[in-house]
Amino acid sequence: MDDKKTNENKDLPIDRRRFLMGSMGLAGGTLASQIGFADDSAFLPPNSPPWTRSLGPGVLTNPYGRPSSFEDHVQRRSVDWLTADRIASISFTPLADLKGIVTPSGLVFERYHAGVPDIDPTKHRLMIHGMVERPIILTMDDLMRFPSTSEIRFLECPANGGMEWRGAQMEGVQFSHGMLACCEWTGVMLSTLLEEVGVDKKASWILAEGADGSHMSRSIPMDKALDDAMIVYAQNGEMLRPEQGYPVRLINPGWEGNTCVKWLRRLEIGDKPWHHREETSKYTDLLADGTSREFTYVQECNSVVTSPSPEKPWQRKGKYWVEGLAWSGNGRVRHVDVSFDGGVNWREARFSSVVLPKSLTRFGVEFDWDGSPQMIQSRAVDETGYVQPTYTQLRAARGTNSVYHKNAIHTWKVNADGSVSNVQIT
Ligand SMILES: Nc1nc2c(c(=O)[nH]1)N[C@H]1C(S)=C(S)[C@@H](COP(=O)(O)O)O[C@H]1N2
Ligand SMILES: [Mo]
Repeated sequence: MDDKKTNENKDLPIDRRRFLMGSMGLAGGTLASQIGFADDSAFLPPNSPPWTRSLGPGVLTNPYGRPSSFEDHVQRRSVDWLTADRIASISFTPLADLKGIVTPSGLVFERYHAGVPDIDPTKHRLMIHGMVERPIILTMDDLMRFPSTSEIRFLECPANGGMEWRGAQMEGVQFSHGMLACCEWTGVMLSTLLEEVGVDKKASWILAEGADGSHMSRSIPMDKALDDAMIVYAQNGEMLRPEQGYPVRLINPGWEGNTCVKWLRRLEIGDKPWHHREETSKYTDLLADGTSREFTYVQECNSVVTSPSPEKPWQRKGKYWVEGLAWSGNGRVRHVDVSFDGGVNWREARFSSVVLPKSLTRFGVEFDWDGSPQMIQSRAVDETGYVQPTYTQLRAARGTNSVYHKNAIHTWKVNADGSVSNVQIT
């Protein structure tokens, strides 16, 4: 500690200390100066800080709590040039500052096609109709009488990383990978509701439609509906946030975020896909030969190092905990390797979270930095054996015209000064 000098100052009369601070340009502002310490380090151990000598505000200062004001920099952000306005737009999850695998509700990325509707739950209905024996219109109270279940699952927009098909440009993991979140979702299995209405044996598709101004809709195959699709009304232990679809949304675990229709008002049971706007003009993948893939629902295995990253540069040589997130829409992440030389040599990373299917999984590896430039990558493998592709492999299969489903191995270059840049290695 280099606070010897300031500890000496502590023994000076207060006026003298004030004078010193003034001459050091520290007068006024800081808590230390208000209390009469020469600077912030003067009350570090073995001394005790000023807040140990007074009473703080009591309970219910914030009836609904919020993070410390010292965490104000941790927030969703948007990329202004990406969309024409904030109505049909997206904000990004601050991945570099998150811990564990659950995204706090207030930091989950937002994607709206027509802004957020302000829905009174007592006036909201979920209609289930079409090829069913007993069509129903459910109130929220009706919905909550069905058995509920809670699952931790990731939610990812397939456009995540879509700005980088042709090269690196997003200087931050928030922007390169932040159309991604992971929550505990609570609601009713869609299969339970389908049992209630009695689905026609010839039915094979479901249209899900939202109550927002865009009437966002997607066709969902019956297999998914009967497998693990959920009609959720809660997120991380409380009712859904308006941004996430209050009072009710569809969650198709591991599938494109756009299929997870928010503010869900209607499920129509049919025997073929509807080919609405969001599955024809949007959410298809234009290949190099001019044809398009459609109904590419699954968010395949992907990973990214979140620290270091442009937001988390290295300050000095020595030991670091290099960590990141991996996920797969096909199940559990089985293995993550990290490279420090752009993919020549790989080291096995350790999982530092619980490993759940279709969930974010946290990994880390220790690294002793000698101050030389590094090319850091992570490569995830899921339980199906699928290996996250290189850019060369992905572009060979998909060309560069796509927006969606870019899950190539990502590279952060750590420069000699510890700053981190986004680069691509093919
Ligand atoms: N009704 C409705 N549902 C919607 C959308 C929308 O605009 N309207 N956006 C979709 C898209 S494109 C994505 S990626 C996810 C984003 O979910 P989030 O805003 O909770 O992160 O919601 C999907 N559900
Ligand atoms: Mo999306």
